[in-house]
Amino acid sequence: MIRYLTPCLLSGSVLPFLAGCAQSAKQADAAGQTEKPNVIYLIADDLGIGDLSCYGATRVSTPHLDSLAAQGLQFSNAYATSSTSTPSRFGLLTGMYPWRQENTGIAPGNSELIIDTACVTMADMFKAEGYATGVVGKWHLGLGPKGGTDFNKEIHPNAQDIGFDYEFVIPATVDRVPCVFVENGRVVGLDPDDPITVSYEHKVGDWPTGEENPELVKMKPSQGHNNTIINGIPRIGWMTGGKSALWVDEDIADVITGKAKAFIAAHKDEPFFLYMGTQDVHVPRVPHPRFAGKSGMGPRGDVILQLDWTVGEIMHTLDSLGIADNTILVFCSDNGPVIDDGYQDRALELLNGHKPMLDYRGGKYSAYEAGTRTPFLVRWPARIKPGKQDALFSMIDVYASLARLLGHELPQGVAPDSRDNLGAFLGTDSVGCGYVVQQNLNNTLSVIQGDWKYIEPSDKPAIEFWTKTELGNDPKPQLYDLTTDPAEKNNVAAAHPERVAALSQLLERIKAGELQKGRE
Ligand code: NG6
Ligand code: CA
Repeated sequence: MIRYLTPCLLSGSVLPFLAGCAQSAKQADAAGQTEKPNVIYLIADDLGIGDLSCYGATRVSTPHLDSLAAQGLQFSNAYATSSTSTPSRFGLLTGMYPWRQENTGIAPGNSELIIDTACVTMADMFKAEGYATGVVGKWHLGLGPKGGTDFNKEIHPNAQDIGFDYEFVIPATVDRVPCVFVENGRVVGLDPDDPITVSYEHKVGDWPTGEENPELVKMKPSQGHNNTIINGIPRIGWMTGGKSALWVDEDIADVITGKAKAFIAAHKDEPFFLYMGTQDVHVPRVPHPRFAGKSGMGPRGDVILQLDWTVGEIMHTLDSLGIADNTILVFCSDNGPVIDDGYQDRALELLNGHKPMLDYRGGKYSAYEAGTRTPFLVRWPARIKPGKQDALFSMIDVYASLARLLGHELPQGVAPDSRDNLGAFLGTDSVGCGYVVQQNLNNTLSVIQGDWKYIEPSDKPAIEFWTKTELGNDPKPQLYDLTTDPAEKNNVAAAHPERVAALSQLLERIKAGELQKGRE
């Protein structure tokens, strides 16, 4: 699926150049106004814009996220690039649309690192600016060389090879094997006498699987998820070995929150960039006992409470270290929400009127709005005036916007699709970036410009049996007026052929890279 490949790769000679730009810690930024701010980018998994009380949820309460929203900017029109995790995170960290590169679909747990080590990532940019950089939590961008990860050796390349000084990650998703943490290239707690074997093709070892031993599972699959059983939960993929390294699902939030807090504390006296991915609220939804049963909406609601707790812990840490004022804290989701994502956890039955998608159409995987529209909060007490932000904003633009904030010149080819949208990010521009491109599960692209959203024609199925979500694929072009029809109920393409032609042309130009920096 290579489309107009415009690599974010650079020859080795650019890296020393960037390193040469490194400035001493604590130096004033381009505007000469403040010390370099710390940046924490917190990305939740499969969280809906309707899952937070600050966005209107009433059945579940998210007090910490609400206070983050009240102290910062709350975006109403912010988007992930893609409606699934791997491409969405790829776009954020590389500043390149994931659909320009072939291997950016949902990554298995033994995938190679899909970001080329020659790519100058957002983490590289921060490092070149003298920041301490770290990644904690869900990764889902692969680890190791092509041909599959060997979890028994020091794994290279890893996140440390693309700009992160520190790495503590869940390799893929919590429903995929191996169910272990990787810290700086090594599986945490691995006994060398009990090596790990992983396969996504066939069963390995003799651990029970959901398919063969359904009587052993404590959470039944509704779709797929019937390979190796770990902690009573059948996963995607087979594994054996590494018993001493297996995570405890109930403890994951505590573990990653602890690691994030430790990273922040260790770097409180220098600028730092922390990229943190929570496993919440992705399936399998397994809250710690202190959250279990607390939401009244079953596990999906309980892990929203757990996620809110995590955010509260990060905020408390910043307060107690006295560094909240000059820390930019961003919160968003990687893609839209999903109710049944493959386990029978009664998420649908217990919704009780709760609307993770609000009234937007589709959900995770979809080209419709609920696929990529994300809660997006930015707090920076030193510089950002709290309020609501209706500007159009895409996560692809975070990279270039932060580069601009730091006065960091991005050479041509670096973060090629990321546009400087700093005004919207800081709340001084209420209009935003002009257009936003969205990608669904099948790589069908949409573009929003002004009031209008165009979804390109696609021969892919309207619904995949395993997602049960409307994917937004249609052999005919689709056009929606998002101002009058935010729920995308009326395809008005036939009534506005000139608008369809203009937006389809815009999309083709974006695909061809014609609107990239220096080429527009
Ligand atoms: C799908 C899984 C789903 C989830 C998704 C990736 C099945 C039936 N569904 O294939 O459970 O893991 O992949 O989600 O296996 S993401 O948020 O990481 O992109
Ligand atoms: Ca996700």
